[in-house]
Amino acid sequence: MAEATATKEKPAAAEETQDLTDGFHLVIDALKLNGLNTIYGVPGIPITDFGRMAQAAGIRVLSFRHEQNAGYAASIAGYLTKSPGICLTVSAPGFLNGLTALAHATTNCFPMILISGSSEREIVDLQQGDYEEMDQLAIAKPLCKAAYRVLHAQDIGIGLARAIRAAVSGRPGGVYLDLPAKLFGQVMDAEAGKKSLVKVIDAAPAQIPAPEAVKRALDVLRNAKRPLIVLGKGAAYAQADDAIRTFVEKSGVPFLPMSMAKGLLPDTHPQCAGAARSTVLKDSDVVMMIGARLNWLLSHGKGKTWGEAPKKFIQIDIEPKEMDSNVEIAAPVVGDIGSCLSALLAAMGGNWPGAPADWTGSIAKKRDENVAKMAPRFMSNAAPMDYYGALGVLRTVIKERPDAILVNEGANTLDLARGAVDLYNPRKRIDVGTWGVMGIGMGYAIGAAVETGKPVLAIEGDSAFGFSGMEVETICRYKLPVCIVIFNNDGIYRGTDVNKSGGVDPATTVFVKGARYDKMMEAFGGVGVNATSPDELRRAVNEAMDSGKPTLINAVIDPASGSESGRIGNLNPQSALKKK
Ligand code: OXT
Ligand code: ADP
Ligand code: MG
Repeated sequence: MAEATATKEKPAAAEETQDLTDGFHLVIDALKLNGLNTIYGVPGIPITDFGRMAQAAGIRVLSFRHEQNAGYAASIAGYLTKSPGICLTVSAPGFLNGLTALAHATTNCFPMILISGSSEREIVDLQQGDYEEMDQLAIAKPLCKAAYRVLHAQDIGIGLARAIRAAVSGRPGGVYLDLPAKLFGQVMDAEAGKKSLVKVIDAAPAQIPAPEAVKRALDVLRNAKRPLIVLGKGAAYAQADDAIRTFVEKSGVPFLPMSMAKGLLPDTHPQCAGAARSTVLKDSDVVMMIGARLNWLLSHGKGKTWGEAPKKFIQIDIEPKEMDSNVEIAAPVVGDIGSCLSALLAAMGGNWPGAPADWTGSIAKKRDENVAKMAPRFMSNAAPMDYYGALGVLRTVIKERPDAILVNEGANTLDLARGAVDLYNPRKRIDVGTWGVMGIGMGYAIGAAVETGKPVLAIEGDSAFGFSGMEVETICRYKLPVCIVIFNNDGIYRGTDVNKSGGVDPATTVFVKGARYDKMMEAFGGVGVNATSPDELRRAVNEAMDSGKPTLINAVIDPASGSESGRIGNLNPQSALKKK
């Protein structure tokens, strides 16, 4: 046994030669040394052999059908584990396919490293037309947190160390690592190669907030009459779950979770104000932001959403530049959320006054009204289903399996599921994020299943699913416990639009009527079900979640039941002519 372990842990380099190693093996050894044991990618020149060797050396290498989906899987792996997710692509087109996911990771503050093979520098720089020629480093730079190129085998260790630190320290983000084809074949002395590797120590050092910043924040919070805490996905990322819960409960302040922060404390928690969103944003007088930005999702902290009365903001964030980005921050607390909340808890002392009862009472009233208003809609047994009838089934599925991971994208499918499906544990809801991007679905589902081993329920609009649908083959190939439910309303927002020209082309937002997405899953050996009623949906989802078999359920939704752009129709520009 001991011998077997020793053989397994021997650097891959030593398997081929006693004295020499090369770029291929140094990259593999550097990844393993830093505990980066999973790669998401698409093979091809110049990284095909690298993928094979990495797999042979014990790294899990998951091959996708498109690099964007591999990239999204890597980005969500980074979010779920706090360790950079690795995406591996070929040069130019593969690199570009992966780049959207790298930019997405940076925008959402997820740690990720995109490693792409590239063509020969000498030819690229003289633009002499190499195979898949492109100056990838220059293109990646403005779209990610950091970008590096390694030209010499002896710099591989340092190059990867820099990439890891850049991805996870401070505000996490995406890093590009450019590895030219020639690097992989470079040979060097094995012992010197081993010594050149770097095991990154304390990659994301604690960032302790200043005591005066902590005191200032507590002074503002203590004097609030109508305080509110907004929890964002930075708080979920931080994995400071106990400290967050203790702080919220000790303060007695109502909390509003942003969509991916749902479940940090259960949505059913008595202090949860998720179902009284408009009221708390408008009427609060002090708002404490924890790992959430005042961007478009929070109307930039101003305007009608936030009401007329003056408001003070406290903001806890690892990124100092985030402060005052949209409105004045009265009490900035810069540091990592774990350290900040520990410091706040220590400074609060034993007798914190709690939130005023008239405030918490009025929120509870509004919340209960909204919950009561929604409840009967979940009972609808109509066929074809409307969104609420289908979501009534799925909210129970998650209630009964609070450990499952929910992936969610679409417009109506996203916005209605966000309110309908309560979450009970941290980091169990992953969705379109800061950009509201379609296409994260299957990449996230695969990444979440691989990294956590938990069952995944992906609630997908039929349009949203189309952006990554081919990965159902990947899900079947790796036998992942993923159940996809497609809310099939025949199109984007609704399937009822008509072409106003009267021509033969369908309207721009409608798809083939009555499409059977379930057949796609069957093509690859998975389970496909066509569900036309809530009862059929319930049966199929329960079976899938219990069996762990890759399943796709085509949930037939009334094509007329959605609204334009879900709940963000207000962001659609109006035609000037229409206004007149
Ligand atoms: O307080 P009030 O009274 O106001 O009530 C609120 C809550 O208090 C209450 N509530 C509850 N009540 C009862 N019970 C519970 N549990 C409860 N919880 C909450 O409900 C209301 C509403 O609460 P909510 O949702 O929290 O609040 P609100 O006001 O909506 O919040 C504002 C936002 C901005 C925070 C929120 O709306 C939000 O997070 N929105 C995200 C929106 C988003 O990102 N959308 C995706 C982009 S849309 C569009 O761009 C699409 N595209 C274009 C495209 C994209 N995106 N990407 C790429 C790469 N290419 C193109 C496309 C193609 S969507 C799309 C496809 C759409 O078609 P599909 O077929 O996929 O989907 P369908 O629409 O289903 O057909
Ligand atoms: P949401 O969309 O949920 O509102 P955002 O993505 O807008 O969340 O905000 C997340 C914020 O969390 C970012 O400003 C980021 O800098 C911050 N953040 C991420 N990780 C940490 C951490 N460990 N400690 C403190 N702040 C963090
Ligand atoms: Mg749709």
